[in-house]
Amino acid sequence: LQESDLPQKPVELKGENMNMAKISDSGKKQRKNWTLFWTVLTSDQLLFYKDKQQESAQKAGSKTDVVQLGGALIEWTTEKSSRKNVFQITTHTGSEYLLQADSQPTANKWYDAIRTAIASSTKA
Ligand code: I3S
Repeated sequence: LQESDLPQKPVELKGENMNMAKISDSGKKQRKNWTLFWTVLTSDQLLFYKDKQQESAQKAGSKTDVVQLGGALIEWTTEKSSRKNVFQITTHTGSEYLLQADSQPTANKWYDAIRTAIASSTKA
């Protein structure tokens, strides 16, 4: 995590309820490894922290994945996992993230909020 990656924008949504698996890193296929993250959405970034404490620590060098939402795509998928309520985010650099929650309302809430963030940060 670089200092410049730390969120500068107001938080839109946060919570410890999304499973994430990164399946491609800039086009390079990754082994799927579902992990529960403390997830934070700002107007143009999605940040995955190991837990809530790590978010407050905001240490440069900590193991946080930052997804830049400008130019990204989001879509529901039933093909990339046997899990329910899975959607995929594809970044403008070709990284692919699967997100999942057992609760459909939770998955819908994140899908809608991320879609809104993508739309507004892509226009800007
Ligand atoms: O797309 P895959 O390969 O069926 O994804 C499964 C694997 O990631 C599996 O891990 P191993 O490759 O270590 O067996 C996970 O345990 C499964 O959860 C993955 O499938 P689902 O359908 O749960 O995304």
